[in-house]
Amino acid sequence: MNSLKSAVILFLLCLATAARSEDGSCLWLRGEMPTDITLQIDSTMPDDDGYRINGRTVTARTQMGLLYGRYALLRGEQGESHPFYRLRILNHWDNLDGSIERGYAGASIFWDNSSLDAQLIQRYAEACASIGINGTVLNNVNASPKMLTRKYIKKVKEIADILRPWGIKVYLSVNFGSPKALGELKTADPLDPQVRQWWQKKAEEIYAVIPDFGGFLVKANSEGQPGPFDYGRTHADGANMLADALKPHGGIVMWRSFVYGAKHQGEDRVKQAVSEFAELDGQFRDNVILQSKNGPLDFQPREPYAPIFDHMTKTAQMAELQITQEYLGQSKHLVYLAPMWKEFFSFVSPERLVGIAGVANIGLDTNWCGHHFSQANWYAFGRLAWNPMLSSEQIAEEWLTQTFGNDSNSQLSIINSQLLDVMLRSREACVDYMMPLGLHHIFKFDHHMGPDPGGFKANYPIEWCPVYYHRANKDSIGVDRSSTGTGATTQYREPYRSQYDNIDTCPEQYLLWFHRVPWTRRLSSGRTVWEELQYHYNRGVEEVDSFAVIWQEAKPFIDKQRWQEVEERMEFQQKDARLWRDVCLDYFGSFLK
Ligand code: GCW
Repeated sequence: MNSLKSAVILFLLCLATAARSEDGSCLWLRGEMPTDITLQIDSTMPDDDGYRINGRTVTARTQMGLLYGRYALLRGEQGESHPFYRLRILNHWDNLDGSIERGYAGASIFWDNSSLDAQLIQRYAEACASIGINGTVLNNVNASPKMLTRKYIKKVKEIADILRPWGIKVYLSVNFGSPKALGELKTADPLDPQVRQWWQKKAEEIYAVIPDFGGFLVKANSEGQPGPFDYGRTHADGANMLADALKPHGGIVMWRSFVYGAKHQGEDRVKQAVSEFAELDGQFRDNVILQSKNGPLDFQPREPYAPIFDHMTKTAQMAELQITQEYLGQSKHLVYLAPMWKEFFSFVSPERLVGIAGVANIGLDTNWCGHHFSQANWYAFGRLAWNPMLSSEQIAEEWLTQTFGNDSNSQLSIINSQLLDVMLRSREACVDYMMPLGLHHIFKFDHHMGPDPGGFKANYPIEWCPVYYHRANKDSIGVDRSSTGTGATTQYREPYRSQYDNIDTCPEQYLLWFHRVPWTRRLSSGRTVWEELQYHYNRGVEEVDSFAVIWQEAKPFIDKQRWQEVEERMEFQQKDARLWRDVCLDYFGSFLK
């Protein structure tokens, strides 16, 4: 009875928060919650936060289940649903000074020097809870050691207290070198007893104020971050040390496999994660989860799946997806990412993973994500973490109806179905106008916005230079990653290994990723590689132009401000797509003159 009472209180709290969202900024939660909902607890239901909806009655085993069920009712669900993953976590790359690495929607909602905006964080929590997100890493994986000082732990506790009623656990990214960097010890060697003790004490300090703290996320020996290699130790030594410190409190370690340029420097960058981690499979504690990006390089508009997922058969694994559009137009382009994530799941079965992490696209902007349609990516991430079997189409449909309305106005539903079409085509359009046929990483340096296929800087690591990723000359283009080239194809399981290895069977969408191909080679269309590149770049531009036409047609049905804000970005996207096409075709074409 008690739990039912608190569920009702939580429910009323939700209504109050939802009411604050009428300025339109609270995303998909604009719909009116029916007032005659019955909530009931049923302890015989499966042991998770799932729910059953029958008419207006929501039944669940837990209070969180009731909360999730209520939002499911709002989006029109009926029947029973259970979370596929236990870990559905956002990763914020937020720095303590309030800036956000790869953030395109304003400053951090968590960090700066002023006091916390509790109301804002509560609205964030509601939006997350409404799609089932149940964890959040509050700071950048390039973590400041200061995160673990008393001052910041106190702030984390305040945030955790606000998020808790929404079923959201907090986690922290930690800097592996913290004990040394904070000047408390002379070393951060994971096998040093004093270091181990330092981390145990730190865990105790955190759990004393946040008893349900989730655990640590770690980027180690990657892009200049400290790690166990600094002391001649392995990733397993490092991860296990932290796991041991967290274990008595029920915490986990999410250890990232995004590494290059350290132990296997000089090797093809896309191979290095497997080279570094495969031999450690079986050596990690049971509260360590290896967290890997969906592709082997770095969140490109299209990558083949990361073969590390095939190699770690004894280690728990999570996928890291990037919601923030670092390489996909940075909240200036309309690109709906669910099709890209579903593509990943078509290679890596959801069952192989214990959870999903999404690099957040959330900031202080009134619309949270910079581009109104970027909200759909936050939404889609949550929905897929709850149920990776949902289709991109269903998720987009839900989001559109909740965001732009679902009244019986038939004109609106026609517009919504056109917008649905735009969303579903948008990722392929982006691949076409940025880097078709398996091209990758030809972005401008550092900020990654816009094309720079000829980019080369002698004082930069070669893996940061665009020319390293296509190696075009007057005869050919692409990187030979076959078994007779860098050997990246040999890291794949069959049938992909053979398929990708052979230039005749390699899917054309990965052609220049895995193979070095003469410009004159004919592809399945009958066009040469050079003609095919031109075809894709032009098609991408045409697609965006057609999106812009549909957006014009939508004008009468969308509120003025939102229409205008999307329109401005759409115009930018049209220009940027042309820029991509023109710069890339000029550059690659110059080899053929
Ligand atoms: O490629 C890089 C991004 C970095 C990011 C890194 C990572 C947080 O450009 O900004 O750092 O990936 O995922 O660690």
